[in-house]
Amino acid sequence: MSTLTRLAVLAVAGLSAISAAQAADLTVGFSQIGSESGWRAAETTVTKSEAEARGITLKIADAQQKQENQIKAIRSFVAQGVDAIFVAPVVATGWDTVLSEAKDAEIPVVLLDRSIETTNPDLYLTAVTSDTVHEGRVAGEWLAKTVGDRDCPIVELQGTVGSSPAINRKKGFDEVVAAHDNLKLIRSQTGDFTRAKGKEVMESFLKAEGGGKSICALYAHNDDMAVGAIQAIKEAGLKPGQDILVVSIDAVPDIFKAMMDGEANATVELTPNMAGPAFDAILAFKDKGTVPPKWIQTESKLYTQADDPAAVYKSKQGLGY
Ligand code: GZL
Repeated sequence: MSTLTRLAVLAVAGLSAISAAQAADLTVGFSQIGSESGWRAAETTVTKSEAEARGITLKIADAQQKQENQIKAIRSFVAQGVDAIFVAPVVATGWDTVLSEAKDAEIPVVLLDRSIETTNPDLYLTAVTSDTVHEGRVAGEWLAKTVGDRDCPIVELQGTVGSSPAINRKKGFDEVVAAHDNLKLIRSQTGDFTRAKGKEVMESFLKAEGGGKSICALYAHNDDMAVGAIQAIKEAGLKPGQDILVVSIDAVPDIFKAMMDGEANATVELTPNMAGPAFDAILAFKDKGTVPPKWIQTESKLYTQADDPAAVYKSKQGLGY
């Protein structure tokens, strides 16, 4: 090995040793929304394993869907003097005051999987999220392509009111509906990203639509609401995936099980690993002062029944969904 190569190897080893040492004494406080969906549970599991892989101490506070609990958790992390704070913001507004307190304490904040509305983007270091408007567009475009010119009355299960994914997934889907005269959104209501609420609201849609024979498709902002709605469609004596097409977002294992049974048609994948890029950004920021981009975007991939749902279902086992 040449001297130059040897020096390069030593330099890399040295750097990784420094970052490992830095990671070892790093403590991150994570204000997690709760466990409203399979995807959220997987995000928590993956965050723990990503922290462990880096030797980072992780403190998770479960807010049980309440913003006031997230604000309390952030204040507690500031009081403990953690090195960084991760927040998955349950809703998009109301964060400036508490994030200013973190900034005053010089504790960097990273947003995971949802964004916030703020006049001061300096209140957070970066946001690791998918393009949720794009997700809505991809779902809409799949439906437009699938139904062709056929008139298609659509019902929509929205995510949590005021959350950035609910606002944006609706925006993206609405753009496609507006561009296709045969697509008609006839009912839209929040199912709060949960299976139970998704089933309950779908039951009300079916009842309000005379049993649901006129409904062509369901668009759900996440798979968990879609899985709940599939149950309601079956109990109403209709065939989900055939009488009523089902398109949703997240790509959790159970939506692939539904696809295998012909009861769901398409989903847009959302990675549960938002924390890996977030930890790397914090480590680079702490180690070398590297300021990350304001948005670290994660991939979005469409899966349909044509994409071997059984194999995808198998590949998603063991991730904590
Ligand atoms: C989207 C994320 C959403 C998931 C849901 O980025 O915030 O929250 O799509 C979860 O499953 O409840």
